[in-house]
Amino acid sequence: MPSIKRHKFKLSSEQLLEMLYWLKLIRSFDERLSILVRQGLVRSGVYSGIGQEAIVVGTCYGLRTEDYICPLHRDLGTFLIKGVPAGVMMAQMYGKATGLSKGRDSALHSGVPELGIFGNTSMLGANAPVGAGLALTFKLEQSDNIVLVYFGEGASNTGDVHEAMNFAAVHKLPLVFICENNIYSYSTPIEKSMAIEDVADRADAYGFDGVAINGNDVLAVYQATQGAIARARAGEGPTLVECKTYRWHGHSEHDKPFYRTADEEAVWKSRDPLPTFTSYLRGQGVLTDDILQGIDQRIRTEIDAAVAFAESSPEPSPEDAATDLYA
Ligand SMILES: Cc1ncc(C[n+]2csc(CCOP(=O)(O)OP(=O)(O)O)c2C)c(N)n1
Repeated sequence: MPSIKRHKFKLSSEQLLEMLYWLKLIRSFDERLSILVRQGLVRSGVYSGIGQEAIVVGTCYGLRTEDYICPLHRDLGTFLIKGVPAGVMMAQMYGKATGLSKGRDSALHSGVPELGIFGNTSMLGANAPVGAGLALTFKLEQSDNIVLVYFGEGASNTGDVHEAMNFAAVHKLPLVFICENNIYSYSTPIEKSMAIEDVADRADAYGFDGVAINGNDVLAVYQATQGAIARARAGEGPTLVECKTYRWHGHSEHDKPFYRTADEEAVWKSRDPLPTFTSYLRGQGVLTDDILQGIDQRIRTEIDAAVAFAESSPEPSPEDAATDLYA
């Protein structure tokens, strides 16, 4: 098995600052959502992605609109970076008529085909064969669009994920498997669900490359994903990128993570992807205090506006309950 090819993808100062903006916007969105849940204003299941933003930004940054993503329950940020306005996303979480599913759902189940988003299904791992199907379509159409499929280390144990990997390898599909390994599958730690250390090793069994990287380093995630995407576009088949990370909150906002120690949480919080990237940009002379303040101010305004939009949006009306439904 040849080792994975490393490419360096150059980013301009503007692009690096844009990445910082997305990291911070997604963090702020999730933080506000968490408060809204505790205030009883958002009643949907909220699966905070706080701590995992570098994976969202590093994988989605620079995707074409036509490239498809199949995100997870924790990947609200992928919707934002793919182009869903923050207000619409907030209205979705409020279950309002202006949300993606027009109030029929208040989670991430809705897809947005025109933005290349296939909505999450709640069956763990079930998005992997769907992603393989989308990638097969791109291959049959002879387009060079690609698909990113996300799954957790817990879902990597399901049959669906293995079937999708095998199928993608056999047909050399333009597919990148993104494993978000945050160590816990709900309350089950990884050592109780897998006898190997790296999920990335599983790719080898199917005949393609897997790489395990620091999922809290946005540039490491970007470089690895862009390498995998370049190979996928060139017809060289799938890659598995395993991003090692940690979720700061419980499995969902109603879960008190009593199964973890405060020491473990403190270690991972010290690896927060945001300050790491911020200091890097300062060191590169790309970021100044003024620029940072400007980004923070812009984000405060956007999040406030998103909440105001959701709050003032109408509830779905019962008369519409059966529209847009197909049987
Ligand atoms: C097939 C299936 N089994 C169990 C569940 C219940 N469940 C929902 S999320 C979850 C944990 C998922 O862990 P992981 O795949 O590692 O993703 P994470 O939540 O850590 O991001 C479980 C067990 C489910 N939704 N589907």
